[in-house]
Amino acid sequence: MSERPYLRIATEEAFCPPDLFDRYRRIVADGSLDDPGFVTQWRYYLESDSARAAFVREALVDLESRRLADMDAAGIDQAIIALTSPGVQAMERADAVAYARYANDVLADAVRAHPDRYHGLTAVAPQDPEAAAAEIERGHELGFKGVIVHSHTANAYMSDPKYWPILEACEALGTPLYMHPNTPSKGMVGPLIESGLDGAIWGFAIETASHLLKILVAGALDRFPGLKIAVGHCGEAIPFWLYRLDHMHGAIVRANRYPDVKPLERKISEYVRENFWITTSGMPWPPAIEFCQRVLGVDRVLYAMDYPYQYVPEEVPMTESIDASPEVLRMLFQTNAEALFGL
Ligand code: 1DF
Ligand code: MN
Repeated sequence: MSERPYLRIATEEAFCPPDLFDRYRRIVADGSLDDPGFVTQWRYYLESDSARAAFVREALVDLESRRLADMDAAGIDQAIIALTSPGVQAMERADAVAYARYANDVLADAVRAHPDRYHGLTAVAPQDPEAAAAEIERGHELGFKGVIVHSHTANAYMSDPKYWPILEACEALGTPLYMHPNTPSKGMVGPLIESGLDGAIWGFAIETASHLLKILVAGALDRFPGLKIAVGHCGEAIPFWLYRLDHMHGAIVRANRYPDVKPLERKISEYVRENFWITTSGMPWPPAIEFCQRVLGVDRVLYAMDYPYQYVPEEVPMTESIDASPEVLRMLFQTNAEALFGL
């Protein structure tokens, strides 16, 4: 932390209280959740004896020496930490509301113990949008810097206005909503699971990008124009698609092809450029990062590691090898995160 003229702030880092594993084990065993992606993913992380699954299990629950040592070894100064995917979104409504509060209290204690290293995001239960909005306010009072949602909740999407109290609360507080991946909902996951494509390799991105596009197309950002949305994994590929999204959305609307697809106040690319901030989690690949900086602006791209799921210290210098000035590297690793999350 001496020679470098900037801090490295990692913005999409996961944790869970140890008993989340028991909750998930029960959900997998009792079949209460109609979500094959969840079952496949958590069977692996709960049961596999692979080195990777064992590391993830140990590292997720550690908010003390192991995590701090891993951050030090990779040269990460600060982490913005959130409850792991899919958080409470796999639980029944009442359990989800209570567990979100509990997980937020656990995280708030860790942030209080290490205020120079950790920041937190508020976990919410979209199953109860009014309770979620109240928890967003409580999280704000606890000092959390944003809100995390892990894409679909039991196969339901926030394009449905019944979830909009969550968007409204984020906009009102000026606090970013981090739309983090989940495995694809049951209607799209089947053909992916049989090829091993349901998880972080690909399914996460199409699930999460589709969710964000559903929210935009529903007009949610016309209703909440000040909403700040953070998106990982280089924007889940949305930046690459902006031209075609604008072209085809315009064509669909002009043709009045779908009764529920109405004209919007802005082009899809305008919502993405004006309301989205993207992070480099899982994507330490210079061509992709440089493309995103070019399309969205160098003030819109933030560094993330995705600890513990992608703890690869060599990816830090890989990210730093982008074609960028020292000032732009400082924006990527430090000041964009400080500005967006109000650190
Ligand atoms: C994985 C990746 C799993 C991420 C995650 O949650 C997760 C993975 C269970 O690699 O299986 O959040 N991720 O953010 O990329
Ligand atoms: Mn992640």
